Amino acid sequence: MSEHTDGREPRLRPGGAPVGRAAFLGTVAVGLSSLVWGKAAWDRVSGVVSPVAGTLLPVLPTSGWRIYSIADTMPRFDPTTWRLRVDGLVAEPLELDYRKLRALPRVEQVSTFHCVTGWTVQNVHWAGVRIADVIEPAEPRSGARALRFVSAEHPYDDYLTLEQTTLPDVMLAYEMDGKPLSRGHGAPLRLIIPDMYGYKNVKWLERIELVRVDGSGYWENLGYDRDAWVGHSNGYST
Ligand SMILES: Nc1nc2c(c(=O)[nH]1)N[C@H]1C(S)=C(S)[C@@H](COP(=O)(O)O)O[C@H]1N2
Ligand SMILES: [Mo]
Repeated sequence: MSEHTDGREPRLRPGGAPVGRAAFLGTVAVGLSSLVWGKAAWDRVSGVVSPVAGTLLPVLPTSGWRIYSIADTMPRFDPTTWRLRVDGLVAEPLELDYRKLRALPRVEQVSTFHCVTGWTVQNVHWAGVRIADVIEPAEPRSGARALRFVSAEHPYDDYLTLEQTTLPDVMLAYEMDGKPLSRGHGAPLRLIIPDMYGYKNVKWLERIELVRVDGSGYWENLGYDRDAWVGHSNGYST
């Protein structure tokens, strides 16, 4: 089932093309309140594209994906029992069910997805929610400077600093290319941070733990960089 049969991501091909940070369009919210925020994302974009991702770019299925998992079976999503927990350094730990998740303000983006092993998928259309909208109701304590993203596929997890989560194109996605996330792509919710390599984009998210500092995620324990910036991180483990 797993493509990672050797227990690590294969080394990036020598000469594998690094890809710049301009390859995404930024996450834009649907609705008026997003305009200011959308513009910030917009300023980082090169080329002529729409500030509202869905309006110019049709939602077409993207191709070139490889489905990755580390366990023998992928978690199965049951909308009646699924919960996202927000806990750790918060005043009010909370649990979101799927209905509440879908009721949060919707944001969208079109971006390029990069696996550190060298494959990329362009023009992926993601829809979901902003991390701030999920964690703020839990009232993070001032000492919480990082987030641990825990997958229902144990023991997969990874971290972002609080600052990294405020990048305009970081989101939690429940739709890909106009359809609810498929099981293989992490149903019902995954982390999206297109500026970093795929291994930071935790699938089958079940918990966000607020912590003091970031730690070492699943692939980082096997040698990959914590700050997995596309084109600027080690890209291999030895
Ligand atoms: N839970 C979990 N999340 C994961 C992984 C995984 O094995 N398990 N693989 C990561 C890696 S290395 C990549 S490149 C992307 C691949 O996303 P896809 O499986 O939707 O193509 O998911 C990331 N998130
Ligand atoms: Mo990857």
